[in-house]
Amino acid sequence: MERWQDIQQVVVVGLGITGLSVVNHLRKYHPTLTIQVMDSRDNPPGAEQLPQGVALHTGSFEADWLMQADLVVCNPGIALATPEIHAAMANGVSVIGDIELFARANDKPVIAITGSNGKSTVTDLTGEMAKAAGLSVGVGGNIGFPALDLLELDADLYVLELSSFQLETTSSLKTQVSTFLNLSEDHMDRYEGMADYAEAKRRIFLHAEHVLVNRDEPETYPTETSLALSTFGFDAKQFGMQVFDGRTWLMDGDAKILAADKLSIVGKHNWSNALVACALLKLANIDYRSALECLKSYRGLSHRCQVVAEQANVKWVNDSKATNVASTLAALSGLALQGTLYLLVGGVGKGADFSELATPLSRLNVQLCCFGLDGEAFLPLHDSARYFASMDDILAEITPKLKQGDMVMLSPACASFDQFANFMARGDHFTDLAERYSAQVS
Ligand code: UMA
Ligand code: ADP
Repeated sequence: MERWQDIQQVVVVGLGITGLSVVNHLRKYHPTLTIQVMDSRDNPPGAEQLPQGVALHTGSFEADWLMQADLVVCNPGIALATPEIHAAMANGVSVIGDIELFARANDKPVIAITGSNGKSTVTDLTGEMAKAAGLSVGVGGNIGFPALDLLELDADLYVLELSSFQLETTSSLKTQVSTFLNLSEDHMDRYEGMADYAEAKRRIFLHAEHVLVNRDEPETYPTETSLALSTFGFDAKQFGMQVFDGRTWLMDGDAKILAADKLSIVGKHNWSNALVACALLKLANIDYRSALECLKSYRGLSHRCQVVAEQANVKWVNDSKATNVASTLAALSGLALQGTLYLLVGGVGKGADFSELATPLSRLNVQLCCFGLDGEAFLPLHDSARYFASMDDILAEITPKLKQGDMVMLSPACASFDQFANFMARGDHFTDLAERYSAQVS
């Protein structure tokens, strides 16, 4: 690892909230450095907040800057295989990410969470429960609040959601507990295949005191076998589940934690998320039992299977965060429905294979409404499938047909970048449409 005293020139690649947090951190803790920022977008988000004295190059990546840098800090949204970055690395330039900078500056306990689905829910819930147990907690990372900004909180504990992209550029993050929740196909536009993607995620275990893995998914286990390992799952071992008198309980070994029907969040995947939060806290020596009221009342994050409008017994559900096939499968598996499901799918498919959705769709009374860049790829999945240019067109068309017991759900199995800034903007737009069109249903 390079020493700060040997570094004079740092290039920050990609602005956005990550790039800004990196610049602010470097300016505060390493004020003598020369900082240059580049972003391939013409008008990158955050440019107006860049402090004076920081050079900004937009519209492309400036290869000369990269070659001359002592250190490059890369935004997770930019692939290391990008030719200019790759060339700099081949030339011996050290390329790290914001989480590596966090790791080098932090000396407080960290709980780190990765996986294909459920990261944000587990991260947020773990943070909420740790607060309820009396700690000052910083919650951030891929969840939308840059890790470096958290350091300013000087909290007792940091709970970090980490994407595979962030882990690729992280090598010295010490954690009290690291978990790899599950693995399913995602980001195949950035990886050679699933093995490559899983390997990036397993980097979360590099310097972990305890690891927590999913008993049902061998890919979540570390390759290093000497680590202190705990497991979770739906069966009755370690952190698990058991049925007593017809009720499923979340279990910590032989001890009952909570009956699953006491949770406010719905769906079996959320039982698992709740169990993982308790397990993470226990492994971090935090008394999760003092936070069970918080667990019971936790209602989940926005944009995840969230009912955003209800009118005449028709529900509009925003699951915009379902940006891959597995998360849409999870949303469909937990569904109880009397009428027709109008399911909105499409956006940027990231090279995914959508065929796994065909079987659950065949079991549902569904009208498949496809939209966006890769929307047409969903058309073979169901006889009802129709293509629309936008969500606006879909809502305008289906609203007059809606009947009691129907549901309109956005669970797109795709990223949003073709039509929206991010999944939050997509979910907000759906919510606006739901509010507007639900008023027309009687
Ligand atoms: N981009 C360029 N050129 C650049 C910089 C960015 O084309 O020079 C494009 C890339 O397609 C990139 C996209 O812009 O993917 C997003 O960049 P951004 O500026 O919006 O990035 P940030 O705002 O810093 O957000 C990043 C994470 N984004 C990505 O990893 C793509 C956010 O995760 C994260 O919350 C934030 O840092 C704080 O840590 C978002 C995400 O979609 C939610 N993550 C992926 C996921 O969850 O599936 C991994
Ligand atoms: P992430 O941050 O990993 O994208 P979120 O907690 O935001 O995960 O949930 C995204 C979507 O994934 C949710 O809308 C839900 O449909 C699905 N999901 C949540 N938890 C799980 C889980 N444990 N297993 C599978 N799918 C899940």
